[in-house]
Amino acid sequence: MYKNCPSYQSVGYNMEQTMRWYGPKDPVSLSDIKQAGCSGVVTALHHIPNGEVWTIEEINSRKKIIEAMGLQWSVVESIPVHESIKTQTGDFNKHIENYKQSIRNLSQCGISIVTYNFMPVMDWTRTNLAFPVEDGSLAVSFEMSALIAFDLFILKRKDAEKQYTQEQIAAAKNKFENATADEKNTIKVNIIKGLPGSEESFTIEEFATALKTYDGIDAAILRKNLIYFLQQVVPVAEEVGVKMVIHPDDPPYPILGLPRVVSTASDLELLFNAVPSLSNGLCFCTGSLGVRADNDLPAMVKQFGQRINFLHLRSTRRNEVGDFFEDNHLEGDVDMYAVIKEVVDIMQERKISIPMRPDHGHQMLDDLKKVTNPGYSAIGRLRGLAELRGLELGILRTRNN
Ligand code: DNO
Repeated sequence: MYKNCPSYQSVGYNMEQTMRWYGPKDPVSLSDIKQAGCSGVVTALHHIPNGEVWTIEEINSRKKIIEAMGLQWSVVESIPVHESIKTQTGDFNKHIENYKQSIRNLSQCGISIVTYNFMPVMDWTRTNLAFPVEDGSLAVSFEMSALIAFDLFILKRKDAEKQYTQEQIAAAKNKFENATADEKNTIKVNIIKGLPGSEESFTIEEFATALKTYDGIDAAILRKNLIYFLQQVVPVAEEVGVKMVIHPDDPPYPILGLPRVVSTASDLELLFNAVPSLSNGLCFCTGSLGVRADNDLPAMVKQFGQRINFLHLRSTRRNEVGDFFEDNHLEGDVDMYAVIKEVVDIMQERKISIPMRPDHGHQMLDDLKKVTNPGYSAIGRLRGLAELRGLELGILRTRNN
């Protein structure tokens, strides 16, 4: 028999530790997630077509699998927002009604945090899914000249060159001319096939058609459409006790001529002022927001603390031309100590644990030999989680002593 140890960890509200799980086909199992020390998972019903209602039966059947492992379904990531809602075309009102019903059904099943994004056409975008880090691990990265090369020389988008400087065009040309056929194909596939969690995947023709649906939709119109969506959905969420949490744009600036409206503190302010309910919340993604040097992350946690109901914690290292790679969680441009310190304060003030997940991780050690979802291998995320939980415990105990 072992005696109970004093609980050194019970020093206040700490973040609820979770990992994303892509469902039964995820190469990282629930048991792996449990062994990493998580109490919850973040998942979605990826098999339900975008725009359809998530039924109580479907939700409960996924929930049962998670709970059988002694974990809880902490956050939905994501119920995707149908493109018709973003462009306000076709059946968009029907899709909004379906969205409301999915929220009601989730609430009935006891799930109360729902992540979504409002990025046109594609979810997160990277140009390289195997960026070699100097320690031998692999990261995901975004290279501006690769994206521009794709735009100008593969997609050949009309008038695209008008959006770039002469230097950018020259760098993209150089990139394209020096790339092998395989490298060109990889860039294309990485951009149009959809990264893990994206619910869309395109051929190049489909992609060009999808981009065209945004002709005439600038940031002002996209923002108006987002606010309309929130005005419709947030009252239902509030009524049934669900927090909607918007995920910022990734990367947090316009790409391929598409507008972006969730990239900065002032973008967020506009959304929260338009729909003030606290059910209109934020998934604070340090990796996405941290790509912009003008986003002061600790200040943003303070500013939006009452609305942050989910955290994606990771760090990127950026350069002056808009490239970045995903660094180790405690390195790179994000001051993770300062961010978590603010988060810890907010949690004590609100008397809640906010769910977090180590967002992405390097492909490293044994995972280098496996097929993994880019960014979502087990060991890299385990490293990130271990570092983040240690950092948080240090902050909590110092605060309390
Ligand atoms: C990438 C993720 C995103 C996120 C969605 C939220 O790793 O952070 O795919 O889940 O944008 O809707």
